[in-house]
Amino acid sequence: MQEPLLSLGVAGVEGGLLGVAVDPNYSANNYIYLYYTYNEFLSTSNKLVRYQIVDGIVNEDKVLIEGIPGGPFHDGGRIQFGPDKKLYIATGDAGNPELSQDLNSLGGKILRINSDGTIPDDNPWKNSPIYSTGHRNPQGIDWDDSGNLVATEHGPSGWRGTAHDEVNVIISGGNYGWPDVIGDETMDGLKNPILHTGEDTWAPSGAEFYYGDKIPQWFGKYFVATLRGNHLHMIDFDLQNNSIVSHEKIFQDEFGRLRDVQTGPDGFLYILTSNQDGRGAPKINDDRILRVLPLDDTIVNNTNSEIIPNNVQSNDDSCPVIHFLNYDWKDCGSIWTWSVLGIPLLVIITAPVGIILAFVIWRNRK
Ligand SMILES: [Ca+2]
Repeated sequence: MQEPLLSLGVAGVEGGLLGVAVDPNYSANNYIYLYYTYNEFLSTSNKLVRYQIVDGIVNEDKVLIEGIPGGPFHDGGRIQFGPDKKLYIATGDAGNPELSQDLNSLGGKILRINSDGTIPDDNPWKNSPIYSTGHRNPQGIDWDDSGNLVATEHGPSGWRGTAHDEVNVIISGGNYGWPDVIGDETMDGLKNPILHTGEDTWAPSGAEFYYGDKIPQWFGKYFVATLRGNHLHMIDFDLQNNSIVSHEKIFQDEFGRLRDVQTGPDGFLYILTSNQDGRGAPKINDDRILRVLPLDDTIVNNTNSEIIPNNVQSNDDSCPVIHFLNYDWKDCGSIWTWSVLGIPLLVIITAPVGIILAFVIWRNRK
């Protein structure tokens, strides 16, 4: 087993090492960025630190922002470079909803900084890293190829209602309403989500616009990794008209809780599971990085990733479902079940069970 490059002392229940970003100019400067939760005296906060990897050694280079409100819950934490080469940071309300509307607090915001920690001149508030306000616990940010920023955030659970997870189109200086409005509620100056989940809970985490070349039918779609929702959500936006063309759940209950989704440099879509976070039901080999392959691609296995073509989806570790001849075949060792719409219609028992059965039948023949 490989040793980690770096180990950090982190804090929080939902907190921890929550975000990682690689510098767009990594090949020249070897910078990576980590967002994590830490304890200081009696308080819990989050910080963003730049590291430099030289000869396989990770060295702390510079703390870019610290003292971002933190706590056991709602630590936000996704970080990503935008097409403008600025670093965007999603922060949570740390369980303190009024922070989200407070321009003097970095909690419940999307922040935007230069990669050296300085504040860009064109931020909406002078000398402030705040880019947008009124967020509860955003954990997914990504841009489409026209430069539109779309973010996910967890909806309420408690005094302000339940579910109503959100997908928001983020503009500079926008106020996304928490805790004053949720779902379709409106108030002057507050923006509504382009999509919310109503009474359904996704617990949306990482998000990604897919522009890889390996799955053409998914090109340009927005993917959301959901935790409680146990699926990958695929959304087709028409952002020019601020609308949703369609959206659907895929891989429902196939891999458990999903933490993040990302396109690799190889053009494939990768999914990170999150079944070991104390809220899931981990299986052997959890947690895993999954790679989605297009139909008819070859299955390849290696030690670091489980590769899941669309036509072979691992249901559990012993019984993969194989889609063949327009039917689902479940391969549980020597028992093959042919089922239509989940109803087993034909069971084929193969060796060694088949041989034993044949022997028993032969011995008992009349
Ligand atoms: Ca909102």
